Amino acid sequence: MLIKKPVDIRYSEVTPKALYFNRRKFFAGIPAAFLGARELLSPSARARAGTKLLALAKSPLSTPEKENTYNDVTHYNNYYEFGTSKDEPAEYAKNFKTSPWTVSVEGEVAKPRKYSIDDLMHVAPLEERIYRHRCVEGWSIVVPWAGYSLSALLKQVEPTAKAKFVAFQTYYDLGQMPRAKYAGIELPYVEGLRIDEAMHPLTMLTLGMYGETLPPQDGAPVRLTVPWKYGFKSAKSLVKIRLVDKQPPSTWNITNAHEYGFYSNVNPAVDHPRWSQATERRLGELRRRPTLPFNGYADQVANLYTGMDLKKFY
Ligand SMILES: Nc1nc2c(c(=O)[nH]1)N[C@H]1C(S)=C(S)[C@@H](COP(=O)(O)O)O[C@H]1N2
Ligand SMILES: [Mo]
Repeated sequence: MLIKKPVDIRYSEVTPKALYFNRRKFFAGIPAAFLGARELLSPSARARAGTKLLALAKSPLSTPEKENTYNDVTHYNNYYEFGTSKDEPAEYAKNFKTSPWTVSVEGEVAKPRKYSIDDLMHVAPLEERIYRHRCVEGWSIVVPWAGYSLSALLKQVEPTAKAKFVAFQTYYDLGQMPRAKYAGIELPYVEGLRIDEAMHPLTMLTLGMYGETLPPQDGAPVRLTVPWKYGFKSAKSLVKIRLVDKQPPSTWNITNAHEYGFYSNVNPAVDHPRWSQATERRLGELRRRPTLPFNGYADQVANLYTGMDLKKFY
């Protein structure tokens, strides 16, 4: 018998959710002693939309802080294409069709390439990374993401010497996103990073969370996660990654440059013009916590900004 190494297992072979539901019915008459841990979970813990990801390596980049619940992370979202209130993306993204999907990686690179999600699943071993996430609005969550450093993908396409920034573009289709008409922001959603920020190991190409593929409201099938920056930098449902020589436009900066800068590093010392950024509310907690410089990742990333006035480059 041929035993496959985890990396040889294709994404399409991973047990689809539908199968779990069938398995539930099937297992109904089997004594608990014969069932695996998965089957022993409560029905609510199993009632998820994702596909299980196998062989996730633990990451040393994870925070030891307590994770938020799956329910919190999937029912309190910002995804304006699917509605502007926190509970709307869970409802209006439910039927978002994310297959087939391609992400074009292009621009100042020697080897531009279009990736399917299956291709992206195999660029580097998937890791589980538990990151803090701080929204510019003052709430925060802790999420076990699944993915790998964006640098692995960027290295594959071989950036040229002219690649100084990376521009991200996300999916946009009014047919699938009718509520985007009321988003009040220019779409498609675009974001950008400086090349050294994009190549930093913490910057993650994210394909899953809680051990499964991403649910639509959290940016299926692939999103960016940049944990030391305000949440809006972490663009969801990516379709294009373009390496460029000049600082690219970013949606919230286009919308209101006075309130949202290009850098948007989490910074308790620089207030938003309409509210303080000194504290935050972790979902599930009552008392506010202090917000940390670079969202607690200062040791890893502060050196990217030596000599820069972070009040000016907010
Ligand atoms: N395409 C797209 N990406 C997006 C947004 C959006 O509205 N559209 N909202 C951003 C904001 S403001 C935040 S805080 C995070 C929220 O991610 P989460 O819902 O998975 O917690 O997604 C970011 N990515
Ligand atoms: Mo946000």
